[in-house]
Amino acid sequence: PSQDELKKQVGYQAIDDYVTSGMKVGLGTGSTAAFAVERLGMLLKDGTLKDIIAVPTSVRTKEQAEELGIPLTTLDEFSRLDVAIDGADEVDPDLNLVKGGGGALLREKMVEIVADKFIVIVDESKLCDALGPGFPVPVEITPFCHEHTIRVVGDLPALKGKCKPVLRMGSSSNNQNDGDNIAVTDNGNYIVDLVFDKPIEDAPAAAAQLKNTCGVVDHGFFIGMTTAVIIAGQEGISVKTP
Ligand code: DER
Repeated sequence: PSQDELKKQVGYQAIDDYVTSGMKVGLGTGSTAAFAVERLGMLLKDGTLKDIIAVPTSVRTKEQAEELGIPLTTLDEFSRLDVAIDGADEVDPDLNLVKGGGGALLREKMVEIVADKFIVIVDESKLCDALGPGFPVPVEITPFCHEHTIRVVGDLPALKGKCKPVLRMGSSSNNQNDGDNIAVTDNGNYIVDLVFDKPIEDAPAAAAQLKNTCGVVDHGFFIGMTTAVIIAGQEGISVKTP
């Protein structure tokens, strides 16, 4: 099956396996999560699911959900969700993730941290032995003195000499540096992508140092948050739990 077909398989499977009527659901962002949103819309339309309310993790997911007639709310209304479903850029053997390739990491993390279950949906290309080289780690920073913040981030003990921080240009929803203006997130912030050429030895330490840096809003390490990963590969679908 094509990569798109694999993404559709896991997106649909996640809704079928983890969402029941009456649930509050966090809706992820990206091309894989978009299939889960599509499936949720289908099951609400045909009456299979009822009384669902959802919290989107980006403007573009909100727009997709609105088009599909999925009832939406915010964390201001509900501070706890039954389940959140989202993609990932990298999944390591401990099911720690790198996310944020689509520039939505802050709203994704806020939603996924308050969900009783966080279901990650990936095609097998996202699996890695260790986080880092497979995908640049996105970090959301404030625009104020962003060059200064990028220097501070690059000098953090867990990162110094191990990665190259690159300010994301063009559209915030992908880290292809197209365009000559700085990418801006849904929250009005910038993204710096940390390009690693070797595996990160201590992702939890890097995550803690990033979170503790003034000017950093949040980062794309999602450590210890995963309930289950649904993986679609050429041999079929498998599920991993921590
Ligand atoms: O930006 C994000 O966090 C997305 O969820 C990303 O991690 C996965 O996007 P994809 O499903 O389009 O590969």
